[in-house]
This record gives sequence, C-alpha cells and structure tokens, in this order.
Amino acid sequence: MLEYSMLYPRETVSRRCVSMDGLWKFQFDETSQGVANNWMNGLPNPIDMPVPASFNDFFTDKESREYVGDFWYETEVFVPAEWKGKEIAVRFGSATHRATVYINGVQVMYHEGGFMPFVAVMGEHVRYNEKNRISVLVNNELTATNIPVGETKVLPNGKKMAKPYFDFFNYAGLQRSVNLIATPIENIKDYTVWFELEENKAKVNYTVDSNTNKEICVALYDENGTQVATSIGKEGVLIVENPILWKVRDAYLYKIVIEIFEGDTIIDRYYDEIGIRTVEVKGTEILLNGSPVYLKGFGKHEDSDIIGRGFSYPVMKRDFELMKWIGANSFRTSHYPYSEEMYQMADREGFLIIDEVPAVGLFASIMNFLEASSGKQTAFFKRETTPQLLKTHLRAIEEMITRDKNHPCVISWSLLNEPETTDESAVPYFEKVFEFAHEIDVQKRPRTFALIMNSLPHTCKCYQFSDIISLNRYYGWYLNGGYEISEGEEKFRKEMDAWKELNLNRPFIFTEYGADTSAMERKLPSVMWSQEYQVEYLEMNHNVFDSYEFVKGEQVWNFADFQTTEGILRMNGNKKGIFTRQRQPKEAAFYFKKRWESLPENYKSHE
Ligand code: GCB
Repeated sequence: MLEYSMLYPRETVSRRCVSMDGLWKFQFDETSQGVANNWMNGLPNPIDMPVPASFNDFFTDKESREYVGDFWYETEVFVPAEWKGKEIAVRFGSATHRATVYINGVQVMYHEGGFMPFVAVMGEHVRYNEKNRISVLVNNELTATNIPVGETKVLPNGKKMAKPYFDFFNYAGLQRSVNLIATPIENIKDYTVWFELEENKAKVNYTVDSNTNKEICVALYDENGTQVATSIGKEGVLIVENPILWKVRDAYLYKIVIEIFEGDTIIDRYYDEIGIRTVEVKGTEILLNGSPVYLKGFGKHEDSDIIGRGFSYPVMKRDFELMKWIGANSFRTSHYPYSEEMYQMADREGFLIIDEVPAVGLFASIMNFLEASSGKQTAFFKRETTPQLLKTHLRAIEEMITRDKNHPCVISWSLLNEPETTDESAVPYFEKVFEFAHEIDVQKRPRTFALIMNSLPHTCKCYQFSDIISLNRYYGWYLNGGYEISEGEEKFRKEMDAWKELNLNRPFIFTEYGADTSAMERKLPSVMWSQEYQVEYLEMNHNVFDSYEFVKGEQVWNFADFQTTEGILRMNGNKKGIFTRQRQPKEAAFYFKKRWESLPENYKSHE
C-alpha cells in the first residue's frame, strides 16, 4: 500500500482544502546549485509563473521553452491557528517529472513520476497564523529508468535537451492544481468499491483504509439525496434495491459518505461519487452491466495552446462538448493518467476511459512511430536498465490504480503503449506488469496494451497477456500512404486475417489509426496531408474494421492536433487531430459525426 493517501481533496465537516493555484515564483537552476545556495529559503531572482500550467510556452525565447534540468517553484501559504490538531499538508496534482518539496526551508517529500498526485505533509515544520514558504525543486529530465522513457542529451553549448522515445512535447512543471489540505490525525486514507448485480438489487462491496480502530460508517445516497443503504465497519456490503445503473452516455451517480465516529462525534468524513456498474470481457465482447458495448472515440492528449499540458476547466469542458457532439463514447488517456477532474467529468457524462500508465517509449527510438513499420528492433528489454525500469513501472501502475479504481468511467487499464514485443526478453517483463495490475485491481478490469505496427500475429510475443487486443495501425499513412492506399488496405486485411486465424476469442479494438492533416489544405483529388485524404484514409480503415466481427472499438488518433518535438516529420506538432489544437473541426469531424451517430452502442453484438 502507498504510504500516503491519494484521495481527491474535499471539504467536509472534518476536512479543509484551500486552493493554492495562481501566480507562483519560478526560477531555472541550470547548474543545480539551488540547494547548495539555499534556494529553499527564498529564490534569489524569481519570475512569475502561473500554476497549474506547463512553464514552456509562456516564454518567447527558445532556451527557456526547451529548458531541461532543475527548476524551482515557490509560494507562501497562510495556515490558520484553528487548524491546530490536524494534519496539514500540501497536495500536488502532479509535478513533472520529479519533485522535492520544502516547507519553510525543510525538505519533507520527494516524488517521482510526472502524472500523479502526492502529498507533502508539513508536520512539525508548520507555522500557524503565519505565512509558510513552500518551495518545490522540479526536474524534467528524461532517463532510461523513468516513464515516459527517453534520453537527455547535452549539446556542445552545454545546454541539456530532451530526446523522448515518444511523440509528444516534454511539457513540464506544476501542471495540475495544488491545494493546502487539513485532515484529522485519525483519518480515512482510501476506500475501494466493487459491484455484484442481481435481479433488482446491487451489492456495493467496500473496504475502507484508515489509521484508526474507531467505528466506521458508510452510507449511500441517490441523486435526490435520499439515503439508500448504510453499513458499519471497515469492510461490508451496501445493498441497493432497484439500483439505477451507470451506463455508457447515461450516467447515474450515487454519493458515498464514509465517516469515522467516536460515540456521537464525527472524527473524519469523506465523500465521493460512484457509479454502480460491472465491466468484463467475455469472448469477443466488452460487457458493461452484461451488455455489449462498441467503443467510439479517441486517443487524446492533455495539450492546448499557451498552457501546454496544464489542466484547464475550460479546455476540458470544450473537449467533452465536442466528444458529445461527434457521438463518441470513450477515450484513452494516452499516454499518461490525466488530471483527476477529467475522470470526474467522464463519470458524470458516461464516457468510458481506457486509463493508461505513462509506459511509453519502451522501444529505443526517437522515431519509433515510423521505424516500427520498417521492422526495426532495438532489444529494448535486454538493456541493463530494465530491472530498475520495471520497478518504476510497477510503482506507476500502483499509483494509477489506487487513484482511479473507484471511477465508473475507467473500464480498462492500458499498461504500456507501443513497447517492443518482438523479442522473447519482453515476456517476463510483461508477465510481471500484467499480473501486478490484476492483483491490485479489486474490480479485475480488463487489461490491455497498445501494439505497435511491427507487433504482428506472427512476431508479437506478448499479445497473450492482453484481455483486450489494442492495435495501433497506420496502413495508408506510415505504410503505403497516398495513391498506394489500396496496397495498404490489402496488407491491413492480410494482418487482420492472420489475427482471425489465431482465433483468440478476445475483443480487438483500434487504439490508434490516423493521418496527419493540415486544417489549411484542401485538394481535389486528394493528396496526403489534405483534409480530403484524411477522410479517404478513415473510410478505408473503417471498411476494414467493419469486415471483422471481433473488432469491438475504434479510437482514432488523435482527438486534436498536439505539440511534439520539432523535426522533419512534424510541422509544429502532430496534425492527426480530428479537431485543430484550437478545438475546431476538420472535415473528418463531420464524417465521424455521421458514422458514430449511426452506429448503435452495441454495434456488432451477438444479442
Ligand atoms: C503512435 C504513438 C503516438 C504517435 C502516433 C503518430 O504510434 O503511439 O504517440 O503520436 O503514433 O502519430 O505517429
């Protein structure tokens, strides 16, 4: 079990939560002398920096935007004396990719992994009725033993540069909200729910993790605020008569309230929203509450103008409105777990999420998206860094599942994106990763990973670990694009026939397929990069998908254009978006709207 609570911060009768979002102080620490020079007691020459946001795109000079290394954030926060007797902490939604936190100059926390919340407990270092200095030393270097995987190159001029083995800009900083929280000393650390559906009845099984032996009460309320079930104890069952189930694009949420009591006194109270639903894979079907569902949607990114990977309620709202407009029902959090607010909105809107751990770049190439089609091998899992990488990876899985396990929207765990699977050395690694996820997820959600182009039926050594086979395929783009697309289609069908031949009796979904498209280019007849070609490419792909009964979902790459590192294959970013980076539709968006609105939610089911 993780040593700190991952619970989303909330205010209740026993808990306090104050937003620390706003303008912080910020300073680059190019020579990593900040600690030696006592920067935790005050930055010598700071500038203003908004939180939450990536620091990169505010700058007008390239050295700052591309900066790799150590950098500092600092702010002050007032802690009222009324909070005496509580545990006071600063909760970071994330710090990319690693952070050391100092409270009034004293180091209290180190956290690795750029996409997960962590809590820095102020403990004895807190000063009541005063402002407290919070300093964070962040580092954004890419390494062989952290995920996402990449390298840090030192240029002849001494500047460090990010060399990602992945196709998105290495945005960094305090990209999610920061909160000051006060929690009772005896508190609720975590809770877990899982469901059994019976005729006109649901069993909501639960466990509560706390640091007390005092009485624990759990209650469930419907959307009208009516109490529908209660139970006492650290574990138990809440029986809901005539439950309203959480369904795809038709969400219903119950409020769960957990309390620690001493006699009549509430020691701690926490609440959350949960949806009653089951998810499983049976044969080639993905079943939600026992009903087959066909996934329609996107691979996404947390990416937008100016704020980079920073969380923004307005951008999130626009994205959900567009996904509803186009008739989507799902998305994958490619290539890292997203901010918690995204899952909360998906819970309310009834979207299905494939939740992905940041295990991207497990294929040692800066252009793996291209080189995978060429059959290149990099012996990735034979590197001496593999055991350490595995540890980091398992830890990231534990954090993701702990954080996201109670969301009804999360229907599957994606444990890797496009790893190298063509060598036997990948097998023991996969075994550990897949077993671990199964062991710690009480709901036993289906596990998957996204297969790169050269992970084919006869070359992939690892597909057997996947409960859902997820294919990233670019026939008609990286392979046989343009006028050669008919040959691409032939090769595509050949691959699909070979999968069919294997008779795996599992659902297949496409987690990626797409074509770079400039919103500025129109051309009749089409050429690659034009809006016309994007639609033709999609039509070809969908013809193939529609020919195979076992294909149970399509998540196009990508929801919107997004930033990448610069290079000859990317024109100011990846342009495979169905929407522009400003969230306006390309021609393909209207094509998708027509297709997805006409496909039933249970498309291709045997019902
Ligand atoms: C992939 C990667 C994704 C890239 C995409 C592309 O296979 O998973 O991160 O952005 O291809 O557009 O090349």
